[in-house]
Amino acid sequence: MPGQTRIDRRRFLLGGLQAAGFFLLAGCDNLSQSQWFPQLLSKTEGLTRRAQRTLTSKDALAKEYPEADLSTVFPVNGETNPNNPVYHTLAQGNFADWKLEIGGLVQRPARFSLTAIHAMPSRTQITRHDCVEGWSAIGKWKGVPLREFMEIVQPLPSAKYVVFRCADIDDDQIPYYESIALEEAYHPQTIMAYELNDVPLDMAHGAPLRLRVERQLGYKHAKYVMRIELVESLDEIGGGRGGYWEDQGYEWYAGI
Ligand SMILES: Nc1nc2c(c(=O)[nH]1)N[C@H]1C(S)=C(S)[C@@H](COP(=O)(O)O)O[C@H]1N2
Ligand SMILES: [Mo]
Repeated sequence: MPGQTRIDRRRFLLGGLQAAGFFLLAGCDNLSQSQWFPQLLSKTEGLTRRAQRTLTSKDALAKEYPEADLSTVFPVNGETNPNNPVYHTLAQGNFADWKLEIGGLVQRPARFSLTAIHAMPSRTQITRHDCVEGWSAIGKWKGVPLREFMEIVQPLPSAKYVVFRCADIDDDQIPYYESIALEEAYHPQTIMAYELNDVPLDMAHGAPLRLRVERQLGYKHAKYVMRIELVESLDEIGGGRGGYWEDQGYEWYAGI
């Protein structure tokens, strides 16, 4: 889709400027400005070059690391304990009654239990997670390639984006959500992960299932995914910019 790529790149380049402005105005929760602002500037410059490379090579793989490089502690960030009674009831039952729903513009909507997901083909990858708040960590993720789910539900020709609906809702009652291009769902490193460093995901890291989309920044990696929806346009979803943070000024294509 060359037309699509051009538009995304233009949007991305503009978005970089907007995001820098957002950081200046809004600041950031936990880190002092002096700590993260210089990093953000250099990151934004680098992003422009790297995004061009990523976008011109749609199958390029994010770097994978040996076990020796694993971070001793993989930090947690953002939500760590979703403020949602339905989620907590499911968590108390060890997610035995939890199901991932996939719907929207698909031929065959489906629901997947955790047991069913564990029985599907899996991929394990050791990658670096980069958060715009100024930290990175290397972790080993195991999960089911999103492609496997797409082959079961069969997106309709009109489907262009994959939206991830999460269990957490912020203090203003805004739910966390994210989206990626349908093309990115077929990338081999785009997985729905259920293990971090050889153990089941804990609640803070997004139990029972989270997205890993390794060529993009941390906020794209939706935790607590409850439902996946295939859509034609992001205009009517959430705040209309494709994600919780995007609605507050972050770029939608968060290429590393
Ligand atoms: N549902 C949900 N997903 C989320 C977030 C969140 O607050 N809620 N935070 C994002 C951000 S900014 C980052 S850096 C990573 C952090 O993942 P971790 O807690 O496993 O380190 O999750 C991302 N996914
Ligand atoms: Mo982040």
